[in-house]
Amino acid sequence: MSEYQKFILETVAKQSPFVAEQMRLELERQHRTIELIASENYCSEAEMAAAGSWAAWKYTEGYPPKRETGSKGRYYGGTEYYDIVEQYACQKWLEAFGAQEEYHCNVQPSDGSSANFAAYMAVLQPGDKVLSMDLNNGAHLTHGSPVNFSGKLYDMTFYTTDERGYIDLNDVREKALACRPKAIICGASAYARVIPFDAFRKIADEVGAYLICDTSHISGLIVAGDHPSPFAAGADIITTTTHKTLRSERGAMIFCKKELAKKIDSAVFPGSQGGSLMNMVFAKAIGAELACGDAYKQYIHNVVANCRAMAGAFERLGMAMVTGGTDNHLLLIDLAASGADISGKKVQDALDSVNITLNKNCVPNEKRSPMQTSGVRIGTAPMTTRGFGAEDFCATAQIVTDAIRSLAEDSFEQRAEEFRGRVAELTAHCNGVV
Ligand code: DSN
Repeated sequence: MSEYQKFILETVAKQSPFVAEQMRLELERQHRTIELIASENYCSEAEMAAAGSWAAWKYTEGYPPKRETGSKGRYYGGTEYYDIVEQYACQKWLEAFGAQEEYHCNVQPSDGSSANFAAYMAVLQPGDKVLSMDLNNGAHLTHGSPVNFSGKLYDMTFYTTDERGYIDLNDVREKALACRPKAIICGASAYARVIPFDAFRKIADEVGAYLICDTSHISGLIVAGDHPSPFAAGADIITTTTHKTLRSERGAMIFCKKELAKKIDSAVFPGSQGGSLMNMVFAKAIGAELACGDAYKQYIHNVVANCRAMAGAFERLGMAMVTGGTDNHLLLIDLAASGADISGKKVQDALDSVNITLNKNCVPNEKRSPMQTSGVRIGTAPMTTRGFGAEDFCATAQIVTDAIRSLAEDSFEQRAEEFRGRVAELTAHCNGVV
């Protein structure tokens, strides 16, 4: 346990031994677990400290004065340091993405869903036509799912993936020409291949649509040059969370072409949020500094190399992956195609019990419900932060494969202790959780 973690636990325990105890147990769980959830990561102690500080206490509705949108400043007084840090965070994130010239940045969204809500609100009216990826093929709930605001507010059409699981650009273009959407959404939560932003831009231009890219999962790869950039492709609006591959504190951001800046800022506040979480804005400013550094870029190169190594191991072990492999930080195992006709939920629950966390995930042409699924998603970002290298990920692929096969053969319970031991060997020599 780090000195900082000890300090936090002691400070919490002075007021609430109950909460401190749950926090201690959670920290222990994190230490003993191989974390493979592709959307999670561990941020720095500096970001944690800023997020847990007095920077949370101030209401700052509005934007720093002299923002390029002509902002008149904040609603409340006493915000001078918040103004400085918010401006700095925006500039540093634009620098991290190499997008200072043409783009504007808003660091106020609290989370990915509210960032997408504001992004749509800036350029769409309820009832407008929107073309997006089908959820079963890897898109996010906020990309038009009928149970989400996006599916309820907009007239959605969905493009699909081809028989290999790759985005079917012919389908995207045909559907765009047929439905003439006002916006096309690309980006995904469970897609292991490159998102072809240039091709999406071309199709959006052909039909006069806005191009909105949700880069929440791959934004770190974009910063490091390990994935093509939606900024270079000329996307109109780019959203991202900050806590996945960007490895900062929890939150989100929106980037847009400068001509949309006023619309985006108004859609965030007052359009959809009140006083923003300024403690998180302080943490995001630190995250931006880190993302501009070479150490961060090397970390992302390692995340990608580790994911390729793990995919190679799964392939050698005879496991089937959607698209046959990966170009980024995640991969998707298709259980039925791997010879295990069991649900993703069963695999998730069983692996949880031996200290590996991953999540159930739909696969293309999914036959089970989203609560059961026929696949699992695996990501390498968190364990790369903790120092796992290619060998550790290959050993983990072996444990996951053995667990899946034993579940299919009904012998998992007999082997659970063995799996726990193999996980403990791997976590014993990796870093703690910060
Ligand atoms: N929950 C995130 C993920 O797992 O991808 C998306 O919001």
